Amino acid sequence: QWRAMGYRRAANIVKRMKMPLTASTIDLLQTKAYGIGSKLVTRMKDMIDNGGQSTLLKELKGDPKTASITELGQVWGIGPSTAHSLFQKFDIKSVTDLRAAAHSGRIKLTHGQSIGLKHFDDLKERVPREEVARIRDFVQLRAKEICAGVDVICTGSYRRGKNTCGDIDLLFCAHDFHTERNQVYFMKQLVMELKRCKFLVEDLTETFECSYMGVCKIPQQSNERNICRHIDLKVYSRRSYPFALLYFTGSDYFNRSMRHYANKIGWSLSDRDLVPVIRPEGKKGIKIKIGDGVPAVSEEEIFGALGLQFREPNERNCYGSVDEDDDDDDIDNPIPESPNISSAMHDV
Ligand code: DCP
Ligand code: MG
Ligand code: MN
Repeated sequence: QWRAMGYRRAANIVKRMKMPLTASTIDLLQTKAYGIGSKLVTRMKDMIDNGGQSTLLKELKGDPKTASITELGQVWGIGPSTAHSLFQKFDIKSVTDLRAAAHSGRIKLTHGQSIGLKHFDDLKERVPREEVARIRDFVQLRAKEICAGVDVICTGSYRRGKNTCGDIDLLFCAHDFHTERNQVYFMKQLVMELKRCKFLVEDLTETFECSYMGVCKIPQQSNERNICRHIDLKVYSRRSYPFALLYFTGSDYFNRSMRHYANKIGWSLSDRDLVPVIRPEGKKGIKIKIGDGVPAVSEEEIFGALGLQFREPNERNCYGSVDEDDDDDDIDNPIPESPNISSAMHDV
């Protein structure tokens, strides 16, 4: 996972370079300014020597095990380690094999995985931006009927300006949501209503409180068949909302860098708050809260509290946007100078 991130970051750095990548310029990448590891640079040299094809990739592409694990990993709820054990222990090589094995009872899938499998063909399609907006509007209308003052915002890749999205991420917040009970009550009512109007067709999580995952489609008006989409719904209190907004806007890579930076300067950043902490030396993963959380009413204030320059959502794809649909929309943004996130990123 960490290696994949290093690769993604390197890919984006190369994309932004204002000079052609050749055997001689490639060594620049190993300097501190870019901070790409020597192993990766060696691999890139290999690619140049092979006319753009890496020997390793050629091998991996031809490797049936890699192909199987990649295919199985596309099923919702199946991560790399599950895919690996399905392949290794059960000799399951494809989604077709997985269907057969689940059908015969040879393997037992979780509820979410079986839904992922059932809607595999639909869920692997990316969602066009316009459809994400239509879905948001549909849900917003119902949410406002339940709670007139609710704010509904579409986060994730949509908020970062992507042309197509892997799923629909909706965040809810209203003044009434300060107690957890109110939040849960709102979610239950909303999910119930969305099921009643046949918008939600499947649950991915068996139970839920403030966070719901499911499969949806806009009820069809004509004969056209609407594709099923993965949707995430989350509700937060007004106090946590800016933190949740920042977190669910991502990208995941951007979040990791920001959290990492916060950690380095004595803070702990989550989807709910930003608190000062100390981490006892030698005790990994342990942190002790040493003060109150920073009150923030906007994302800007969270960046400010950390001494970071504010980044618009579309600038948060940085180093992490080698999506299939990547349209190079941010290619003109130069690699920013410190003090900001990018300087922290070199240490990731
Ligand atoms: N997130 C995170 N770490 C994770 C998963 C999610 O920080 N392990 C945050 C950042 C993501 C956001 O939640 O941007 C939404 O998660 P998604 O998986 O929906 O990712 P995106 O919306 O960014 O991309 P996609 O278009 O694939 O949905
Ligand atoms: Mg998403
Ligand atoms: Mn999501």
